[in-house]
Amino acid sequence: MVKLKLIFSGLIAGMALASCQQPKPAESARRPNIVFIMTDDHTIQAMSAYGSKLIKTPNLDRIANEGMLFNNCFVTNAVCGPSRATILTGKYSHLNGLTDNSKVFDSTQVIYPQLLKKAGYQTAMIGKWHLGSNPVGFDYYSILPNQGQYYQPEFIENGKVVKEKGYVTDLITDKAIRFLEKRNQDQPFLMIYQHKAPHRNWLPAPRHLGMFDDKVFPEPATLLDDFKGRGRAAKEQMMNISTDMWPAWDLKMMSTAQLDSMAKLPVKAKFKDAKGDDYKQANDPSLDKSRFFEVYNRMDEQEKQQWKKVYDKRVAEFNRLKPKGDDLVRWKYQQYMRDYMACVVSVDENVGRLMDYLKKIGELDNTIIVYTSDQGFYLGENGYFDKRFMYDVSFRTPLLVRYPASVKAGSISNAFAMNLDFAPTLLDYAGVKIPGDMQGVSLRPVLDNAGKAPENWRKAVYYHYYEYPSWHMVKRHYGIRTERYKLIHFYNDVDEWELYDMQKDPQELHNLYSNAAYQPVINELKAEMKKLQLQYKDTNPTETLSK
Ligand code: SGN
Ligand code: CA
Repeated sequence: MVKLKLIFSGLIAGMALASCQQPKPAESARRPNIVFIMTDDHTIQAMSAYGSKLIKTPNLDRIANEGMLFNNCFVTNAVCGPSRATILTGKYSHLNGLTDNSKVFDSTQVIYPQLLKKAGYQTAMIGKWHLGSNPVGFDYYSILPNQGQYYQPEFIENGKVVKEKGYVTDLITDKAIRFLEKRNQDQPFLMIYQHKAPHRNWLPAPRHLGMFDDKVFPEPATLLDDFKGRGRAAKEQMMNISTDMWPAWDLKMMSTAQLDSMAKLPVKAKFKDAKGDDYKQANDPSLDKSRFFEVYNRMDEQEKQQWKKVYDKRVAEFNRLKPKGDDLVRWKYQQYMRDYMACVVSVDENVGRLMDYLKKIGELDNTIIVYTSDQGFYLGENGYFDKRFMYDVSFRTPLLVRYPASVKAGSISNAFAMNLDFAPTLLDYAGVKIPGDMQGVSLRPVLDNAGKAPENWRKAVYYHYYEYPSWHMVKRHYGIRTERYKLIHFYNDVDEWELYDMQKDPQELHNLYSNAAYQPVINELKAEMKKLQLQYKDTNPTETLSK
């Protein structure tokens, strides 16, 4: 075993060598493999397993039909890096340090993959990582730098930058399958497989370009929300389809003739920004065309020809219709859905491909498959895109788990789950001790019991979002959600409370905070929130960050 470990320390090439050796030892054969699948910004409204009216996702539905679907899984902080850091450490943002996307993850911290590796698992991290520092604790990693690119993306593979040809979702899956092919079959594996899709700016695979052009997507009831009676945070954000989507970057409203003439400009004019993820870009539409050109220009000539057929038609349609006011919002929403959903299709297809591969090698049923997203996402509800808010659309995230040895096929759980629980759950199934300072709990009692939560299960979830001022300008807030109510405090450059009755007002449109009849409810929620803040060590929530 020690000898084997030495051979495999970080070297994929070495894996092929040992894979044809002795049969699996009985002990490790009993431990399940783990495939942790996470997409970026894939929300339940775009999954047919959750009843989506917008799209069919047959391969993801397969995980739900053969496993468990969680209706109430929430995140601690609805933005990318923070969600990822919470998942890896099992801790809230104020303890793992990654309160927002601009921070760099302190990789000296204990993360669950390291514990699995120590316990004899072979570990791999493939795809979007987005934590600033490179992964530590993996036998193999191939990550996208920062947000990553859709077309011809670069990867950092065990420390080395490599540029690949193709579409990001396909390439991440190719890498995942290659890892599995070469793995050491004497060890169980943990493979973290994380997609960029369907993140903004929603660039579909060339083969999916235009696939939804004849579809009219049903609009959410609140697409034209006027924010009447809502607080400053809901009104002052910058994630409105009407005003904050960029014509070229988001809506692809730039003809290929224009793009091709841009190719002839001097480099400085073509690539104006080059500021990475600096949020000040969000308010500078003068960068729109150059940013868009940059991603378009990553396609090869053949791909550009496919692009031309689809998007020149879109520009022409816009010029013909000249939509204005509400019609313009509706028109933008349709284009947004066309592109977002085509990205979702690439995820669905590729997850199916990976599952077929697991089946082919006889590992499907011995593998815990988790499917989730880093948070929920707005698909036009309240007229928004993006996430960040503690409102359910972004606070809730999909969670599907397939593991036939313990999880009943087709089961549904309403238990309160959190992304904080993923690390403890996976350690638990692997038979590894859960560190005492992890703040989540193992979901195993729920998973092993057809979705039913034990008596003493959590009755409330706690949330804290920090990234302000930043992209989309969602104000800092923290809050508590119970089955019935949600209480939120927006702070920093505002001091506003909101209370929602989730049963009577699931869309969270009527703030009841100043309604005297709810004072007893508010008092109870505040007391309960205090307890959670104590438990999670977030006792001074408005002071966590000094800036
Ligand atoms: C980018 C996007 C934002 C998005 C953040 C965070 N802007 O900055 O719309 O909110 O990522 O997303 S873009 O113009 O570059 O597309 S996260 O998923 O990484 O948290
Ligand atoms: Ca995200």
